[in-house]
Amino acid sequence: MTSFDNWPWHYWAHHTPHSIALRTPAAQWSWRVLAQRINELAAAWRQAGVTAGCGVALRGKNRLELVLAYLAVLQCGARVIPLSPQLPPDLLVRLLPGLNIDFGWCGADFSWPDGISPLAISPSSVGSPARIPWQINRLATLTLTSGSSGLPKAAAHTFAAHLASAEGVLSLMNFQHRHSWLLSLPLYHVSGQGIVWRALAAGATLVVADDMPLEQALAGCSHASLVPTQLWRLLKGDMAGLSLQDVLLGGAMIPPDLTRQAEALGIRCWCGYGLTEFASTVCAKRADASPGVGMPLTGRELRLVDDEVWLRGGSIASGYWQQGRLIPFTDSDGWFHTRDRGRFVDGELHISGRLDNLFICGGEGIQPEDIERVLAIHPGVRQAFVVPVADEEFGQRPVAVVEGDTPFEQLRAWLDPQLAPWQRPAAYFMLPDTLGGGGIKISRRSIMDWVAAQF
Ligand code: 4YB
Repeated sequence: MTSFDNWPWHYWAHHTPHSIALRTPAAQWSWRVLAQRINELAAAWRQAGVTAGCGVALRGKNRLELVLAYLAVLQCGARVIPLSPQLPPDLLVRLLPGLNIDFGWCGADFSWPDGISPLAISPSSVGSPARIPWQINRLATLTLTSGSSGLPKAAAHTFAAHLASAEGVLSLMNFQHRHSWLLSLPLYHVSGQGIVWRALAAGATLVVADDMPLEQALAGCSHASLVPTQLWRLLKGDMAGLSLQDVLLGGAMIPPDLTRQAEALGIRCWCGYGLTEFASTVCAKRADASPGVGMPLTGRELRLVDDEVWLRGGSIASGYWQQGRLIPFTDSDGWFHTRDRGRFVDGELHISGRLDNLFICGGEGIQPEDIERVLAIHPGVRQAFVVPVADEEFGQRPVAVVEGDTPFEQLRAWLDPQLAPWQRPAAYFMLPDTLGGGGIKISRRSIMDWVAAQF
């Protein structure tokens, strides 16, 4: 792995100045041009008051300006906080005070509440380029977790953590100068930032093409990170002419049938298990017939304690940021208790589900992911969730919410014999479009609320 003695973009601008750093459908920038553009924007923002220790929130779609803003904030020495453009205004108002945000940049159509000074992308050619010295252990980013209850927490990562995350993935997958990775997941999520840091670590090309269907955005790309539903949709469309070589999957259970279909088309699939707290991928393997996620990548350690996955390693966040303080989230030995249920099968980790999702039906424990895994095998099911509903007789009963095209009676007849009686869904619903929320995952809480409202 490269050991950087300077900001990665300046390092590559020096060593491979003419290689392509960034590509959009309209333009491509070499490392030299990218470094220059970052200098100009960082100079303008420093004049506007963005200095080391400031917090700068970014809110926008995955466009070139967003990536440029992300890197320029870092070069000013400020903390960058990428936020989902879809965050509801009332949540934003409750979240922002704890994040200590001084400035905000947002793409067209978005705005900031009072108290945040808006920044514009207007590069400055005057003044010296704003560039504090590169220090790998400096706090760089705050990334919101997608917790099921309460306010999201902000995991604080150093540059060292992001680069350790990249190093682990790049020790498994072949990704070099000549390759290009599509920014196929949002920058406000670790999965999107993981892509940026892999491109920076390898000196490879980052491709930004957000305003078009995925198969078009992938034109000329060798690599992409996808959640399973994105790959399902891609496989249903026209794959002709795709140059995609490698796909890193993650974020949710990865059905082996999905990776088998993609591999048959010549796409190498990598099954990952990652978390916000670990700056994305922790375990990964080349896809095979088993639904496991392999073993920890270089620099990560894993333990199973009472079925719970415990993790530690170099990509871990320094804590959760709260009102200017870092709140530790590990035990005294540095382990993060993930609340994921795992087990080892044939020398690899299998994720069974979230401990917090377990519910009781007539005295029997139900792990909803066990039922979802069976549903996902059915060829007519794209995505399935199982959530509890209150029930007078049993306390709680499972209900299935499905995206797919198989009539429910047919699905029920196929599913029921494969499950214990208490696991059999009491009702089925079609997944409504409104629950997507624009993020990479559909929140289980929003599905539970929606289902409760149907009774
Ligand atoms: C899983 C899971 C799995 C996570 N099976 N449950 O770069 C990557 O690694 C990447 C590539 C493609 C798509 C996503 C990614 C990610 O980073 C995902 C990271 C993520 O999902 N972080 S999260 O904080 O939003 O959620 C973490 C939780 O997600 C875990 O604690 C698990 O419960 C679940 N999860 N990968 C089953 N393969």
